[in-house]
Amino acid sequence: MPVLKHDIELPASVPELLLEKHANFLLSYGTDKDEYMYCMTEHMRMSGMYWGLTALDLMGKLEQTNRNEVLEFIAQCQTESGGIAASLQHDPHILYTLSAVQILCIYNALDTIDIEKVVKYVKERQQPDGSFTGDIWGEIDMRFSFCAVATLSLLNRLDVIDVEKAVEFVMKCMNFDGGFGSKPGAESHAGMIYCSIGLLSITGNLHLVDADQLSWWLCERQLPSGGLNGRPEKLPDVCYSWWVLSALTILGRLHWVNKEQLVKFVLACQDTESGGFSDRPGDIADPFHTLFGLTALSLLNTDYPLKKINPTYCMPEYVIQRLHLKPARLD
Ligand code: GRG
Ligand code: ZN
Repeated sequence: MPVLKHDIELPASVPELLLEKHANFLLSYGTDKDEYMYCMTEHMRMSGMYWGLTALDLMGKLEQTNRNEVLEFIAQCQTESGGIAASLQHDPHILYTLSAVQILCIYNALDTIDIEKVVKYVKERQQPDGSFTGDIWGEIDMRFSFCAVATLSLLNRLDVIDVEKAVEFVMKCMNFDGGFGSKPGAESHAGMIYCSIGLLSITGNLHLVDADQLSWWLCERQLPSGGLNGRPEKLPDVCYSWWVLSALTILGRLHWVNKEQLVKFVLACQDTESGGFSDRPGDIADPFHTLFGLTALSLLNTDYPLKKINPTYCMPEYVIQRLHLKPARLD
């Protein structure tokens, strides 16, 4: 019986880290507002800006970005409800509210928006079972729990929600394999594990997980190519270098992956012509995978000239220290 191999083969030679090209790729992203991919991603613009600006900051290029233009855009995206939308004339959502607050923290410019209204918007999303809806339409997903807790903690206003209930809901999303899904009973997924471990790290509840069992599940995501997938039998993808490694870092078990092989996989995902990283070698580069290629290299403590990334907030460590935040980590 043939055994299907869900992996890719790395090219024979892997390029060095092309920092200048990645910076130019991100700095020029959106300069042509009629470009096809730029138009097609309008519905997630705020997160796209957060990915690009965080990556540029890690590379020491934040000063080359247009701070005033970004701040004005964010101010215009805050709606009457207090929530922030992905783009002008769009509806607010907790995902884009977090991205906007993250950008404002990086620029040290929280006074750009009405903070009290953001706090009210996030608080209103919490449900009696502790979960959070993404917007007024009622979809519940554990990602939104992370967004709510991360946003409020960045604003130093965690006191307005029932944190104990929020943690209780997250723990209901834990499965027999030690992983977490998007809601109770949903399959374990590395992206959801980042959200749950991130939330438990912010709220000081990491003792609730079996760190060995969960880290075992996480390090089993590494494939022979060196790349990581998001759940069993799936292909490797650079973004899981973030979702998996950040959780392993918080759990104090980053050394459970093979660093050398993973670095090789990440470097192989660079677009050597246009700059940027793609999900896997040979695909089209985008800002999302560019951020997570760089954050992986930052977490892995390579010798590349990248700032340190905070594994809980996915923001530069110096910003988290400036805010005096101390998300928990296991040894
Ligand atoms: C601050 C970094 C940061 C995030 C905010 C939105 C959010 C909080 C976290 C998202 C976590 C998540 C669910 C990530 C997974 C994204 C992804 C690659 C989804 C694709 O999933 P599948 O199952 O793809 O369709 P696979 O890789 O399994 O084929
Ligand atoms: Zn991906």
